[in-house]
This record gives sequence, structure tokens and C-alpha cells, in this order.
Amino acid sequence: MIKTMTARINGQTYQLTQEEGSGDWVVQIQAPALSSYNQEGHYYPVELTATDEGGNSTTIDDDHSTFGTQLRLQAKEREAPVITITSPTADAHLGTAAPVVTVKITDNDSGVDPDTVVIKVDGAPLEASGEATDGGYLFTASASGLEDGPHTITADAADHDGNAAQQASVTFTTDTVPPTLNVTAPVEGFKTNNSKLVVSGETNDVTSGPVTLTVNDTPVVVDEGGTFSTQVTLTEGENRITVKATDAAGKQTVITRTVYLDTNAPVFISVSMTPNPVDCGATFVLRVKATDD
Ligand SMILES: [Ca+2]
Ligand SMILES: [Ca+2]
Ligand SMILES: [Ca+2]
Repeated sequence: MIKTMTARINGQTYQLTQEEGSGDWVVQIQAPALSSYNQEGHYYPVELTATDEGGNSTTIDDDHSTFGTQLRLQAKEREAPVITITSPTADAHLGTAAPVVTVKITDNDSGVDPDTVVIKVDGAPLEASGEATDGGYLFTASASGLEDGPHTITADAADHDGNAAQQASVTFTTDTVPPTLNVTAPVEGFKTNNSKLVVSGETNDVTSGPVTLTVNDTPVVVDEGGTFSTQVTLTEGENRITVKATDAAGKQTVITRTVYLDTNAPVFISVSMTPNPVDCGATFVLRVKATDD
């Protein structure tokens, strides 16, 4: 007569009781809280021991030739991975047709199945490579040949227990064309005796407007139509005016003008008329020496 029947699963021991009628030994057991995926063989081994009243016992486990496969408990978790597209960021303007895409995927318990990861740009899959990190993977992929304008990255993944993550998606804009920039004043080589110089012009960008503008590294307001005007103070002599237009993708157009401030009036050094007196109707020479800074 069998006296006791015990089962050992995941470090816990359970007593089975004999069912009336059938004579079977039965117990209800709560499955382990964690997936069996990370166990050796992806299952929890079950060890059964039957003991008779005389003190003899028989133990079988997952290695048993007949019952071994019935003693392998698979427990599936049901928490989907979490996907975060870390680059590009949402609504970013990128100055490249080949942006690098990085996607972080984490999963509790069974873990991200890297074979299920699919990263797409505008619906076309990208070649992606994953690197294991804390709790998951960091995937990197390179898009290429993207036309200027909006694009969408999507990322999908599942864990080892078949739980599919909610798809992540990010829309961004590529822009490889720098802003247009026209400096209408001053012209190159402009000379003046006024230390206040107006710098004006127009700038626009098709894809990543509005444009931010600086004149000699000082920000200048650009109105809705793209025109700008500001005043700079010149120093005596040569001055370099640098006008820099930058779009939201970081593309720049730079125009420089060299202008000259001259506030010193000419100075006379000598004057002579030869001959003087001169005969009426004859010629004489007027000679002047003068300098100017
Ligand atoms: Ca999971
Ligand atoms: Ca642009
Ligand atoms: Ca002068």
C-alpha cells in the first residue's frame, strides 16, 4: 500500500492525496510566479516520490525514460515587452538622409526574443543589430537614402513566451538642404563714416522653417515672411559682418561681408602754385599734398 505521494516543483514540496473512487493521487498546485523560459530546458522539472507503508520509496523525475516528458512543467508569463524608440526623437528635424535609429526593448521575466524584433522606416524593414542591456536589448539600425520630408519609424517585438509588445512609432523629418539667405545690405566692401550699420536681408527654409538667424553671433528676429533687419556698431577700419542662418535640422548658410568705417577727414599738408605770379593766359601748376586715414 502506498502511504504518501509527494511532488517537488521549483523548490516546493506538495503532498498528494488519494482520490476516492479512482484511487488516483491528486493535488492542486499554484504554478510558479515566473516563466519557465529561463529554466534549463525552458521548463520546471517535477519530481514525484511514492512511499509505501513499509518505508520503501520510488522517485521519478524529468529524466525518466517513460514519464520524463510528462514531468516537465512549462509556465508562461503574460507581460508584454516595452519598446522605446530613443532616436530619432518625435518631431525631430534631422540634417541627414541616413539617420541612426536606436530602439530600447525591455521585458520582465521571459525576456525579449531578439528574433522577433522588427524595425521599419516608412514600412520598409531595416537591418538591425541588438546588444544585450539591463533587462533587454538596445537595437541599432541605419536608414539610408531618405528623401527630405516626414518619415515614420515603427518597432515591434515579442518576449520568449510569445507576448507581443505594443508597437512603438516615431515620426521625424529629414532635411538636407540649408536655408536660403540673401543679405541685401551691406554690399561687400561697403565704406561708410557712420558707425551704425544696418544689416538686412531675407532667409527661408522649405522643410525646417522658421530659420534662426544671428549677425555676428547675436540673435536677430526673422519675421514671418523671412525678412530681417538689425543694426551693428562698426569699429574704425575693417569690419567683418557674419550672417548665419540655421534651420531646425541644424543646416546652416553663412554669408560674410567686409565693410570699412572711416571717420577721419582728409588733412592738407602742403599747397603750392608755380609760378605765382603767373603771366596772364599762361599755365601754372597747382600742387597739393594731403593724407587720409
Ligand atoms: Ca514578458
Ligand atoms: Ca532645410
Ligand atoms: Ca578718412
